[in-house]
Parts: sequence; C-alpha cells; structure tokens
Amino acid sequence: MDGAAASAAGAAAAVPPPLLSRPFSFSINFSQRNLCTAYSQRVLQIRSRTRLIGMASSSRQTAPSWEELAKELGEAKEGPFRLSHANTRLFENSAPALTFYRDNSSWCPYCERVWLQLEEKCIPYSVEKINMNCYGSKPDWYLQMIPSGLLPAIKLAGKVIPESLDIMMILEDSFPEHKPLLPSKTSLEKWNAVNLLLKQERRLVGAWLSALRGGMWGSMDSFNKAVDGVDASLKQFGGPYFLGQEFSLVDAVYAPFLERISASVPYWLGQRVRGTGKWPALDAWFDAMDSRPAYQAMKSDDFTITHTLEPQIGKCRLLPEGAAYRAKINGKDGSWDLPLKPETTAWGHDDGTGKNNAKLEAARSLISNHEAIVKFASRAFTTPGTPTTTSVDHGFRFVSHALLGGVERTRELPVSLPKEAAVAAAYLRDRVGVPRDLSYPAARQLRAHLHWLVKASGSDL
Ligand SMILES: N[C@@H](CCC(=O)N[C@@H](CS)C(=O)NCC(=O)O)C(=O)O
Repeated sequence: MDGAAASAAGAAAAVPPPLLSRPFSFSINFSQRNLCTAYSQRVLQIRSRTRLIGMASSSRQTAPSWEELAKELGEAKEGPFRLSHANTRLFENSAPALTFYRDNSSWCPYCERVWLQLEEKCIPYSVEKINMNCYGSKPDWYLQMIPSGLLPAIKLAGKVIPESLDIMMILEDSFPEHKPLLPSKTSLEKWNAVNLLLKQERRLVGAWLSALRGGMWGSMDSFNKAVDGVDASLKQFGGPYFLGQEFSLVDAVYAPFLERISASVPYWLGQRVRGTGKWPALDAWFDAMDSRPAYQAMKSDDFTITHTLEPQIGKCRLLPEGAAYRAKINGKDGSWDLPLKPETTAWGHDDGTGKNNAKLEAARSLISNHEAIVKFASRAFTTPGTPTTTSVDHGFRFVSHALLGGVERTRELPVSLPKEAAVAAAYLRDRVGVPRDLSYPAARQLRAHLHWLVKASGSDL
C-alpha cells in the first residue's frame, strides 16, 4: 500500500462507527401508493426489466461514465415502491389522518412497532423523519414539540402524542373501522393475556440488554429463562402469533426487539436464538412474522442491526463464542465473495444471483444518487473533496457497471483502479443500511460488489 492509501486507510479506520455517519440518501420517495398494488406493480416492473441486465461483456480499464450507466439503466431508473422511502402512505384514502415522527434511519425499535401497526391497519399517514441523538441533532421544532426529543411521536387531530405504547392504544381507539389488533373487550382471557404479555416483553428486553452489556445483572441464564417464558406464552393460544392465529398489537410490540435479539445474541454472545429447535413456538412466530409483507418491508438485517446497536445501547460483551457468527455477518469468512452463495433468510431463498432484481436495485441507487454517494464515501478521507474524489467516483462507476452486467466486464480492474477507491468502497460497504438504503437482497449485492472492488484492487480492508 502506498503512503497516500495508507494514510487514507488510517483515516477510514478512525472514522466513527456506522451509526455516527449519515445516510447517503439513496431515497427515491414513492408516496401515496397502496402496499398491495405497489407489490403487484413491483412484480410487473421486475419482469419487464430483467432484459436490461446481462449486456455484452468486455473488459476495460476505464469505467463507463455516469451518463452511459444511466443509459444502460434505461427505463429501470424508476424503481419499484420501497416502504422505507415513502413519505406519505395513503392506502385507499385521499389524505393522511396523522403525522408519524420516526427516526431517519429505521433503527429505533419503538418507532418500528408503531410503523408496523400503521401498515397492518392501513391507517393513512405522513412521515417526518428525525435524527436519533447518536446520529445527529434534532430540529428545534421537534424539541419544542417533544422536549425529551424521544421518538416516536404522532400528531393526531392537532394533538401530539409521544410514547409508543400510548400511541398504539390511541390508534386502536381512534381507528375502529381499521383492522382491530386488540381482542374484543368481551374476550376477558385474551385481554388479561395482553397485559401480561406486554409486561413480559419488558422483562425480555431487560434480560437481553443485561446479557449483552454484562455487569452485575447480566447472565445468559436469566436471558434464556426470559426466552423460555416467551416461548411458553406463544403456546397458550396455539400460535403462531401471541394471541393465536391472528397477528395482533402484541406481535407488533415484540417484533422489533425479537428482531434485534436474534441478530445480536449470536453476534456478541455466540448463542443462536432462532432456528435451534430449543424454542419451537418462537421459531414458528419468527416464520409467521417473516411472511407478512409489511414487516418484511421494514425489518432490518443482521449486519445493520449489529453495526448500529452499540451507539444506541452502549458497549456489548464480545465473547469468543460469537467469532464465527461475526465472521459471517461481517463478510470475513468469504460470505461477501462473488459469486454469492445461495441462502435462505427472512426475505426468502436467494440463489446468490440476487432476489427480486437485487442487483438492479443496487445499481439504480448508485447511479441515480452517485453525487451524494461519492461525497458520502469520500468522508473516509481526512481531506474531503481532494483528487481522491475522482478515484472514488471511478471506483463506484466500476461497481455500477459490474452490478448491471457482471464483474467479468471489468477484468482489467486491478491494474487500473487507484487504491483510494478501495478505501471509499469499504467505507460505503460497511454503512449500507437495511431497510433505510436498500432492501436486504440489494444490500447484500451492493456490499458484495463493493467488497469485490476492495479485493480486486489488492486491499484487504
Ligand atoms: N418509552 C419510549 C421509549 C422511546 C425511546 O427510548 N426512543 C429512543 C429511540 S429507540 C429515543 O428517541 N432516544 C433519543 C434519541 O436517540 O434521539 C417509547 O416507548 O416510545
């Protein structure tokens, strides 16, 4: 590595962890679309675009210009609907009934539970995205409205309501004509169960945080007992959901934390929670949740969760037992190498070539937002805006070119690429967030293609 690249790599290593960086604003906002119609339109769009990929391969030392890449993208530059980019959700209505204030990056679990309820009930809403403290400052108007600055909040009929559970109960009361997510008041057994389950959720979260952070109260034993309790609760009405066969508000409350638990406990503590057979009712619950389009569109992936958790909850215990999980999630065991291996995840089976036109989604995001992304990734260097920007730009054009037509097109890459491009590619690779920036299958492809650029240029970042 030459001197400039070495100092650049040093600067990259010194930058704050991903949570402290800003999103690279991949957003194309698709508002006012119904989830159901949006999904079917998405399938049609995907079918009509498959022909755009797979253009003739040729090795080259200079990547195509952004204009050439945009031309190759053609009509595929208009992507399908993405829930995380939507600023307004009208469903079948003509105007939003409330404003939903949620965090900018979809990291806040309390926001996610309200978001899931809004989507499941099809309540029309508009979104205002606000930074979490670990990410940036909040606008004064938000602090005037909510002096604690906490998220989420809603504004309904002119009234501002904080606290996720209060919001959820008020939404149930205020929108009785939308699918009820609480049992009928005559079903006393289920009503009592709701209260107990909500308390149990707090105990589970407490045990998880203690196990992760260690100290006096943290033990795997208490955590496992808390999970035993949840698994037993899931059996009381026959599953797969907490109140039986129907998804309810309780599921929305648990989902964001169980999602974080299933990613973080293997990563830091080396113990799997999902899919071991030890907690079969919980396994069935995870599967049932993953089958819900609204949840699938907003849930995060293991990489995003594990790389954004510490800035929110503090330092976690890094146990040696978690080494293999960490290597897999961080792409250190070859899991980011191209061609990607087949995998089955919450988003379904992916043969490695990308599900639902994943490469096209990743290419579209890079190409349509290239200026902001190059600027963002150039933060890896101490002096932004210097000649390195040109190398970063060049590197990302290679990545886009490869995403559109395969890495075989760029056989000369290792000799032609300035090394600084690898530093920026690694910086971007480690900050792609799901669902904020891309869907999981697209994020997987983008990370892998950025990783390919890093490796092809001789770097081991
Ligand atoms: N009890 C609150 C907790 C909300 C909460 O802790 N929100 C966190 C984000 S997960 C927050 O806004 N923290 C301030 C910040 O990070 O900006 C609720 O259920 O809404």
